[in-house]
Amino acid sequence: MLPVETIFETVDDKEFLRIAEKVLEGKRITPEEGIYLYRNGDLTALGILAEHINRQKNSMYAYFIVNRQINPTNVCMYQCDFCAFGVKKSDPKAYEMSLEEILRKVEELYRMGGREVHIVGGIPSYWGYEKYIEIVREIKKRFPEVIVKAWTAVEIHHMSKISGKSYEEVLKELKDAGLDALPGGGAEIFSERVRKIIAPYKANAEEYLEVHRTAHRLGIPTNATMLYGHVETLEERIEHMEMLRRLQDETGGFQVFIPLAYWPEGTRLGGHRTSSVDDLKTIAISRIYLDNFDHIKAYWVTLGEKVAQVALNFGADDLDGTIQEEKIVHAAGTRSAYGHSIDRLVKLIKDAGKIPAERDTFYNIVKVYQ
Ligand code: V47
Ligand code: SF4
Repeated sequence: MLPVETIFETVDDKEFLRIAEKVLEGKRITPEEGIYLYRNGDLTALGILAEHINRQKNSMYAYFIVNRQINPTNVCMYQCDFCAFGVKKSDPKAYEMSLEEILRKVEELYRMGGREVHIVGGIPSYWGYEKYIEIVREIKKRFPEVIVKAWTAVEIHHMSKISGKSYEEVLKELKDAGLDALPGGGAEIFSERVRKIIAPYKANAEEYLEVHRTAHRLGIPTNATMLYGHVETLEERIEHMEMLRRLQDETGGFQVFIPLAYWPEGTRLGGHRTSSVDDLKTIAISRIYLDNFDHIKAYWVTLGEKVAQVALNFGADDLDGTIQEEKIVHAAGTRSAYGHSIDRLVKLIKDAGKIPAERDTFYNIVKVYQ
């Protein structure tokens, strides 16, 4: 990486340099400055600045985890227009796994030394509250060493609605059953304008944030996402980051921010794929904006392996994991693999010039691959 001083020798945009100086002094940038970086920031200079901050936080490590995604069903009553995964029960593609099938998949992960199951899915109208609890309880009973990262804020909100219980009661019951962490899905874009267009029926921004706030209060760490590249404006992306930054100031419970690039194939919303320039700018700006987040994930499933490698030099420090069976973004056309071996992830990271560090769900390093 070029030294950060290079920016001041090569860029002649005075406003950009003023913001860069502020960032290097450890000061927080404003929403207006975030929007300026999106509109006018030179891509290379943004990358150098964001990567400088990342290295202060994470040194030369790039993290990955041996994990598995399990999506118990794709039947979903919410039918968000950007999602090609959630289908109606009558759809020929509809499926639902039995508990035994789910446990077999966890066992496969366990046998290969895996550490985390990531469980999210469609939300069928006919599933009762107990079903969500039972899945967590049975996994933890059979595989106590496996970390269960399960159910998005949207699913927790839904559980609260169908059971009449508060978020706190639902999360406490899930925690007692063995839940260790919440994934970040369901955030999409917080703007009410955008949600009305792409996801009018599920939990709104306030509800998403309140579920995460409650989880943090109960000692359950969570992740945060942002689905970008559909109908949102740059202002709405920054507003989204601003809302997350505020909650993180309040609770400190977010572990990582994950920008998710939108894939349009097979969705009702349609549209286009994001450009690699947009992807890298979004990684870099989120690293700069979210000064109170330790980690930024370059999710190889949405970025593709090659852009994810470059992102590891643009402010990101994590690739997610082996995953084994990704279904949600594959339904929308991503060309990335369904899963990766440990060797492949280690090679991707080494070729990106970083030190591969296998981690657990909570970002404790379990093995460094020199
Ligand atoms: O909330 C749905 C997104 C999310 C599309 O917490 C799409 O560690 C792109 O949140 N194009 C679920 N994305 C996945 C998710 C996630 C993934 C990996 C790690 C973590 C974590 C969380 O997938 C949904 C939605 O934002 N999604 N449709 C689409 N067409
Ligand atoms: Fe259902 Fe989630 Fe897809 Fe929306 S994004 S349709 S809630 S699976």
